[in-house]
Amino acid sequence: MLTIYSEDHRLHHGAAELYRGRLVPCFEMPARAEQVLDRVKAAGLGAVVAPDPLDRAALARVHAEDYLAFLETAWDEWQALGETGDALPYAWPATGLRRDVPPEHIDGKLGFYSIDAAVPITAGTWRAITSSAACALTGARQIVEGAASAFALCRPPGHHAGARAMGGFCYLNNAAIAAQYLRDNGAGRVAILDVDYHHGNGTQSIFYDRGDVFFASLHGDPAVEYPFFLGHADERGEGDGLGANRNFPLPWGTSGADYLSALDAALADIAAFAPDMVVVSLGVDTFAEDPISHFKLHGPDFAEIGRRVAGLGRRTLFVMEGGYAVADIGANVAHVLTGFAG
Ligand code: SP5
Ligand code: ZN
Repeated sequence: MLTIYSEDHRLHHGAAELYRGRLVPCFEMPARAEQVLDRVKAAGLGAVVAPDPLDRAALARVHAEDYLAFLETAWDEWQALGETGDALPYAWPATGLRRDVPPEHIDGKLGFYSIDAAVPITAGTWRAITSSAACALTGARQIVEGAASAFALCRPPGHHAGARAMGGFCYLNNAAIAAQYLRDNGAGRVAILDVDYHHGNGTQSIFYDRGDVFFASLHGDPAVEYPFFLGHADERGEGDGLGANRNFPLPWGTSGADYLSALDAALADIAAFAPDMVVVSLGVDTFAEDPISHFKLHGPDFAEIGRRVAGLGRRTLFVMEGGYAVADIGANVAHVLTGFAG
C-alpha cells in the first residue's frame, strides 16, 4: 500500500487552543504525522511518495470559494493588524443572531468561518492544509487508477471542516475532497467510514442531502462529547440523501469488543449501499491512552478494524484524521493498515 506524505505539514504548528476557559497547548502537533510516518515505514507497508501538485478546482468541488479565499488570506490580514501570534476567533454568529454575510474585518471573518477556537491560523497554515488535501487527492488518484488501497498521511486533519467552516483542528475536509474526486473520476457510489473518536460533522454536513455518497461514523456520543451538535443516531440524511447517513454514537468507556460490534453494523450498511470505492477517515483517538478521548481500544482492536474493512472487498483510501497519544498513534495506524492488507 502506497503512503502519500508531505513534510509541509510542519509549517502548521499552532501554539494554543481554547479549552475550558484556558489557552492550552495544541494537541494537534507535527510530531503526530512524523510518528505515523516512522511506524508505517517500519511496518514495511510500501513506498512513501510525495503528493501531486494541488488542483485547486478539486477543493472548490467541496468548499465554497469565499471560504477558500478566507483561508488563503487570513494570515496576511491578521498580520496587517500588527499581530505576531496565531490567529484565533473570539466572536461567533449563533442561530438567530446572524445573516449570511461575511464581515469585512478579520476578527469577524475568523468567527464567521469557524465552529470553535481550536483552529489557529499561522504563517504556514495555508501551505500545510493545501498539501494535506493534495495527499488525499493523490491517494484518490491512485485508487481511481486501480490500486486496491492507499494511505493519505494527511496533517492537519479534515473531518470537522464543513463546506464553509473550520473547527476541531480541521480546515479543509480531506476525506470529503477525496470522496468527491472519486465521484468525479469514475466511482458512481462512494462510502465514507469515519472511525475517528469524534463525529465527522463536517463530512456529514457536506454530503447530508446526497444519495451518491454514504457516510457512516462511529464516535463518542455527542450528547457528552465534542463536536456536541451533530452525530446523533436519528440523523439519517435528507432529500436525495435520506438513508445515506448513519451515526453510531457510543458511550464513554466503550471497549474494543463493543466498538467492533458497532463497526460490523456500519459495515453491513455500507455493504448494502454497494459502493464502488470506500474512503476511511482514520482517526486513532479511540485508543485507550488517548489524552482527549474516552474509548478503550488497544493495538489488536486496530488490526481488527483494518481486517473488517478489507472484508468489504472494495478499493479503499485511508485518510489520516485524529489521534493524540503521540507515542502510540503510529503503531495504531500501522495496525489498521497491516490488518487491512492481511
Ligand atoms: C480531528 C480531531 O480529532 N479533532 C478533535 C477536536 C477535539 N476538540 C476538542 C478538544 C477537547 C480537549 N479536551 C482536553 C481534555 C484534557 N484532559
Ligand atoms: Zn478525533
